[in-house]
Amino acid sequence: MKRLLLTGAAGGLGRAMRPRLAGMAEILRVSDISDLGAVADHEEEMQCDLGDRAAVDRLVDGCDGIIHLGGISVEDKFSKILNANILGLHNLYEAARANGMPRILFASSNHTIGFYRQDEYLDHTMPQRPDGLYGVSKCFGEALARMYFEKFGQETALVRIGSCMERPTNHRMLSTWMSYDDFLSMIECIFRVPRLGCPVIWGCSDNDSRWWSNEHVSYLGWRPKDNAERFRKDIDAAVAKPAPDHATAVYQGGPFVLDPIFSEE
Ligand code: NAI
Ligand code: 15L
Repeated sequence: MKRLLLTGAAGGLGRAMRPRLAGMAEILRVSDISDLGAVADHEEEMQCDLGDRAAVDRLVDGCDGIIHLGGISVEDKFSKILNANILGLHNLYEAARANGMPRILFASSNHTIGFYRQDEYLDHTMPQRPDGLYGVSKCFGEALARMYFEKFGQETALVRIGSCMERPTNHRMLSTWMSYDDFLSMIECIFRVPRLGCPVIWGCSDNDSRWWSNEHVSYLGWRPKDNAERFRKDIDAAVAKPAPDHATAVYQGGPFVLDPIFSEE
């Protein structure tokens, strides 16, 4: 691929994936509303607010693929979610439509389904059950992407990321964790497969206690290799196990189900 766009490149996941993506394209275009730090030889930077339509048009121009991590990543005031995750996503898809429809990886979230219980095993056909306005914005993103696929053929991987970080840090993440290596191999599969379509893909490693089935996307050839189970002893030793009736132990969305609706003041 000639030019791959990475939005949210200054965020936690963006910073982790940015160096790992070096071999994916001749040029990695990195973008964020925040400072992007030093730019490597194979990179170009474009600072941009996703809510700015004209800026997003310029951002997408010339790109052959998009990894869209940018946006509000936790529960927040609706006005902030509206700008980055709702208007921002509309801007991105309109820019993609005007610029040759590059394949998109949309960083959706397990918070689209956060109100399922942890004793339920889910597949991609089960209805969304968002656990807050952040989760609702990711449901919107999935629906928007689906509409652009049905109407125009725009391909998107709707990756419902569980918890993608260096290592799991609590008992819930023994189920939801996805390693950086597994995310990278997923990205490679998404951009390599001849026909992607617009599938939901559950973003977790091969965890013994995972809650989600990726059987429907076996055609991608993605075989996650990590397993959060190897961290169980450390977590048992370092983190107090929540009471079995506490929301963090009951719902897949964990603490997010307890978030309030944040006031605009
Ligand atoms: P993060 O909050 O660390 O990074 C998000 C980045 O988006 C930030 O650098 C921020 O400056 C940028 N951003 C926010 N508003 C923006 C705007 N209006 N215009 C341009 N950029 C803007 O989040 P993280 O953890 O890196 O997650 C990346 C993506 O993956 C997010 O979309 C998040 O919802 C999704 N995700 C991440 C999970 C994880 O475990 N890290 C789990 C599920 C979903
Ligand atoms: C998310 O959607 C968040 O972006 C991330 O910060 C984590 O909290 C993750 O979900 C999770 O559920 O662990």
